[in-house]
Amino acid sequence: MILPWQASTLWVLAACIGVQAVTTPEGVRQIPPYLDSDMQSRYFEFGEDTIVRADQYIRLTSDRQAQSGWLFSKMPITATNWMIEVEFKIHGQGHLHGDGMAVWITEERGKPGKVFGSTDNFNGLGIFIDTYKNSRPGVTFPYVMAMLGNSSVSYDKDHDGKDNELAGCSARGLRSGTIPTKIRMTYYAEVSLRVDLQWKSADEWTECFETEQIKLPQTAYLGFSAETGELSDNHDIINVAAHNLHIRQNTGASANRGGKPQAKPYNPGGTKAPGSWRWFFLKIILFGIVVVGGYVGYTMYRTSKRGSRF
Ligand SMILES: *[C@@H]1O[C@H](CO)[C@@H](O)[C@H](O)[C@H]1NC(C)=O
Ligand SMILES: [Ca+2]
Repeated sequence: MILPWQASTLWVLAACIGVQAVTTPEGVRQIPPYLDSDMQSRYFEFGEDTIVRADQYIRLTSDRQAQSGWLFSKMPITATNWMIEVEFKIHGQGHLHGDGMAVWITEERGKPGKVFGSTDNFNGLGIFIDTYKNSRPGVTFPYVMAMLGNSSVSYDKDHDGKDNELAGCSARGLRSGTIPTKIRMTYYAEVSLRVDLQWKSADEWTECFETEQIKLPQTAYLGFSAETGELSDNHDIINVAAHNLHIRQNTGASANRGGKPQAKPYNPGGTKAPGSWRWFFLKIILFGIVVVGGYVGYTMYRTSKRGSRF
């Protein structure tokens, strides 16, 4: 589905369903660098084979066999409704590639394991960008799918998660794209999770899926992981941007896009008038929380030419 309005989704949402999106001004993105001068990231931790090339990328795995790496936010995401957009790049030499990477919204953080480099039996949401078909007849790869874990269900790796699939889509050509590849997750706690992908051309978003209402853990961290086996790829995280989405008001019929269930009005505390000081501070606080929980600060290609500062 080609939706030209998606480039300005926030505006559309704001106009149509009374959602107030709190976004950063351009430039704020660049405030937290991948690493501070003491080689620490203020917002994220990483481990295993993950390497950081300051100002360029965070490489979860290199294009070598048997690699595994992760990157997780230090703070949980506490915003109720959010949009997280991630630029990533999966690329490597040769003809066969694998195994893929995952985006996590889980209670666990920084636990290495066999599900694209992170722990199995997780609690929360995993979105897998699976670049190697183990066994899933009739399905085109790369395949992007979501799995909801409840701490006791195992990922069925041999069948590429077929039995675990909440929703998914094929994304042929996602690897080694010529334009920045991106995944965007939009979550409304009372309503749905939607995943869109960008890989065909710049600013062209393709809807991967939209689920019914799902329940995520109270405390959930944003994370990324990847692994290689016999086959390999570089799995790079280039940029992460998180936005807090407020649902303030239910404005009626126009809100019911595509017959989806409507969001409940967002009305914390019950009686605060929008525009009051308390309301204003609440917005700022929520925004701060989502920023801390969901930002990998990054100075993109603009500064990459400078090379490493370390
Ligand atoms: C977890 O999910 C699986 C599969 O949906 C289900 O069989 C199992 O009972 C669930 N376990 C718990 C503790 O809820
Ligand atoms: Ca696979």
